[in-house]
Amino acid sequence: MFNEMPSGTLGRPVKFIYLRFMKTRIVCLPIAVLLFAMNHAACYGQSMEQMWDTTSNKKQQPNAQWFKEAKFGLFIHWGLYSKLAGSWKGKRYYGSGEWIMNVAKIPVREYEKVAADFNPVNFNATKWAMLAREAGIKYLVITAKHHEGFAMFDSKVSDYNIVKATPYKNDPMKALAEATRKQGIRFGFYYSQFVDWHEPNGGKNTWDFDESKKDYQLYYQQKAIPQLKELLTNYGPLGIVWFDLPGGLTKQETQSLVDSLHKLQPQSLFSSRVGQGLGDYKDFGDSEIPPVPINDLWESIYTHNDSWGYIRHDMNFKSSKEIIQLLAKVASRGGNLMLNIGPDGEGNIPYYSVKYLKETGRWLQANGESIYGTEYGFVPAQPWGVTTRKGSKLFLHVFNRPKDGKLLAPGFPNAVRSVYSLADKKSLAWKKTNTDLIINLPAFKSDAPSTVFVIEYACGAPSYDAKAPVTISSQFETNTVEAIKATTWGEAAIKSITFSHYYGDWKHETCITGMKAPGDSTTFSIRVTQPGDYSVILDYSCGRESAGQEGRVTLNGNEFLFKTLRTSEYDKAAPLLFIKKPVAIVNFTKAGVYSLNIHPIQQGPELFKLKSVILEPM
Ligand code: JFZ
Repeated sequence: MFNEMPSGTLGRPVKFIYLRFMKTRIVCLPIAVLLFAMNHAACYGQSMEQMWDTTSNKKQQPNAQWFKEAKFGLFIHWGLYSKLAGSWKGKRYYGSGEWIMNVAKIPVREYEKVAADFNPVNFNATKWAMLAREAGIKYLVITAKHHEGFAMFDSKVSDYNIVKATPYKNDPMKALAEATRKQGIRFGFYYSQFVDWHEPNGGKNTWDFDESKKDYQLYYQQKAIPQLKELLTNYGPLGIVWFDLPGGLTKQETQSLVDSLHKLQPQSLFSSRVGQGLGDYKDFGDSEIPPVPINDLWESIYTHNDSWGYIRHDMNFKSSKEIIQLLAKVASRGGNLMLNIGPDGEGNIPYYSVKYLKETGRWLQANGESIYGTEYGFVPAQPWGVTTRKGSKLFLHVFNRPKDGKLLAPGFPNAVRSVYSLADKKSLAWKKTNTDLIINLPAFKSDAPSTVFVIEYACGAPSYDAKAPVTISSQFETNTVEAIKATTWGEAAIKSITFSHYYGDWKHETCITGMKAPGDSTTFSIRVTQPGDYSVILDYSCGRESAGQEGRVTLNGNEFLFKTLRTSEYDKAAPLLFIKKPVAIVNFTKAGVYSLNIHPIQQGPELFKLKSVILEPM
């Protein structure tokens, strides 16, 4: 079932490159990006599916400032699949609803008939644009043509379009482009430039057409390029052209495609999935946020439930609290969040998408200053939340209130001018000891999505210290030490592991892998802020082969042994299961910085894939 899903880069787990330096491996992101780009170029020719490009051309984009500041985008998947709503001939499908033609192997001639019933009479461009505005969205990208090949716009290139082939007869893209701009929101198109299941020469329909007889060049010349030109000519200025799933073109051909399109709209930004490292900004996938801040232009895409296109039986919507925290987390690493919704075939936006988007908008009304136009904050993630920065203001996004109300912002060398809550501007008492800033928080609702506090400071922002010790505090029920914070030794390495839940519902987890021998060890630097007893919990995934091996945690002069438990085999087309297994209690008699080390006792298969170490006060 999964073999039709492009899987090249998803199968390749390494997303960060580690340079061997003495015995340590040091994460080096800028070089990683470069090698990544080269790697992609080298990949070409082996498989087109490996081209899910997440690299960008790294050129300074003079028109990218708006994108850098926007932070919150709305993605809309809408097409004939929205009408099918996840069902075909009485059978229900789960996962990416826009893939139903492929998953159910629907012949072109049958699928085409859906158009005859496609009549989105409830579509209202103004309503959609006003919802986006109310949600605090700054840019909107909608599918002009997805893999199904159906143009949701008025196209002279192919009659397989909404004006010619449906009873609706109108061009909703025209109306939406106008309504969106009227609301002060940048408008953009998604366009599947290679995968087109409707065309004999388009990519990836193997159930109707013989792949070996395809002429991709012809497809580009006859459909993709002319339609892209229509989109870049007839709909006013586009903030973004969101290409997806590149294929069939060499780097040179991709370059000339990009050049000819940029000529039509030089200011428009092209997504990294145009391929060959020629996009203007980087895209990460679902639940894929770079684990440390990145300076370049980038975007994380998430869908509101489990599918991009509308599925009637998919009710797994993220709450507004989840959206708000996600937005803050993405902003705290320097990126944009583009959240996807899937309107139905009648043009209605799902009830919970409307509800939670509006709630998110209400939060942004009061707290937008801490999101829009910000950069990543220099205080790394803490047990209480994350930070963003603008000018001489550091914003603290507090998801969890410390029990005693005393919030620690470590790594704060600057002189403090004032500290206050963002919502009511009430100033707060604070105290500074060396580079520790401690703020007396007011009482606030502990289940609030995020409560924001502002520190105004003097002098320039200090740089982000990716290796700062991770704060462990008894003021929180739980403290998580993420894999990315590790220093690894020997064969141990930090990798991004990709797998999926439902069809096309990709997940990415950063884990420590490759601990096969006692020398392949992992060290974390932690800073315990209150003495006491803490439970040490390992959060890992472990296959049959790896299970039953012994490992050792050393911490504060103590050694704790454990045996690995089987969770699930790694399979990129299935959920990777993790267990949070307590392995010891450790007592700290005084606050301070400690080193936590984990390694196998004996040589053997990889001990486990370690996602995090969790410390919980007893
Ligand atoms: C692609 C499409 O195939 C899909 O239908 C949807 O349009 C989505 C936005 O883009 O699918 C992907 C590709 C990569 C990831 C997730 C979905 N990813 O890396 O997590």
